[in-house]
Amino acid sequence: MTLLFYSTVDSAARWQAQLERLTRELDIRVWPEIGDPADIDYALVWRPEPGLLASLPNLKMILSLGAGVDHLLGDPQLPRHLPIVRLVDPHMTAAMSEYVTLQVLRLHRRDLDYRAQQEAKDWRELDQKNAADRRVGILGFGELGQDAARKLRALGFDVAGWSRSAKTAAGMATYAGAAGLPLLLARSEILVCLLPLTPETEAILDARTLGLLPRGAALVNAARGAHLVEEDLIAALASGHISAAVLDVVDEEPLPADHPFWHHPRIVVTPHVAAFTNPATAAPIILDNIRRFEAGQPLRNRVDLARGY
Ligand code: NDP
Ligand code: OXD
Repeated sequence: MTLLFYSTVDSAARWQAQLERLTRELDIRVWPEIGDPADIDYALVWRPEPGLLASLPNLKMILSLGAGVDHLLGDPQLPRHLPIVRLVDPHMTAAMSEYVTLQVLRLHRRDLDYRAQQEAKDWRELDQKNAADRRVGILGFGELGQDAARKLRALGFDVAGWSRSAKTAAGMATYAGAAGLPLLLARSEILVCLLPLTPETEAILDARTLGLLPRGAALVNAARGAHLVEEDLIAALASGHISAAVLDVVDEEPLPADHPFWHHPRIVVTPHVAAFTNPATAAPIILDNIRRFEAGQPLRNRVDLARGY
């Protein structure tokens, strides 16, 4: 079996080492040294060049190096008849929950205000709510959203989730679909975005939806930059309707040097690191899906192209 590895951000050497530790069955070809394109059976990829996957005549399955698959679905030549699987790794889920918890606590405990006070040598106590009185809303109540919600709930926060299909979750309010969105927004003092990027969710965080949050609400976007209309956030921060934002993802990555987000006193930026892919834990998951395919067994985490995630 021959596997093509393509990523400009993940370490090919680390992936190769982890996959080779697990099996001798795979001939791993690291792009651009792919040899004969007709040899390739499986493609393990992150943001492959458009047209690359279509140029592999015997490709059997596409495996995403990340949880999101928007980096694949934007390719107009994507071989849509092939199975596409995304990466769901419990360690990645835990990493995302660490990030979300860190940022929700930062906002809840007024860390940005205290940083500014430290700058000004201002020793002063600010009002503080209890976690039980802090309403956190999670857009995207899937693998990542539900785990983060449970961990925030364990810290005592009043958590609610929003998804496409109706869900129930112990101790949490849940909302679904277009009708549920304004209800979730109206109660979210801290809004966390963990949605996949699809035509329905693109630009979902715009002036209208930010305007439906309670005055002074804060945003954490750890999903995709294109979920947020950046100018609308800047305007909402200027008006005071939004008090702060933590952004792990932005429209243009890396964030350009002259972008206003770098210096905004109420924005925290991290370089798309909320949940990193770890070859040591993810390689067995990748290999399991390849073995399932070879054995004709159902695949795990297959992407539904009609839904777009
Ligand atoms: P899942 O597919 O498990 O969950 C997606 C959730 O979003 C589901 O609850 C789904 O609803 C909901 N959803 C999708 N479309 C809509 C819609 N139109 N309206 C309402 N709800 C919707 O994905 P994951 O939790 O694994 O990952 C989510 C995203 O996180 C990824 O796609 C990726 O973009 C991002 N990500 C970011 C990382 C980072 O480092 N910053 C790392 C990993 C992922 P339903 O349950 O009904 O299907
Ligand atoms: C992912 C990501 O989708 O890291 O996995 O963004």
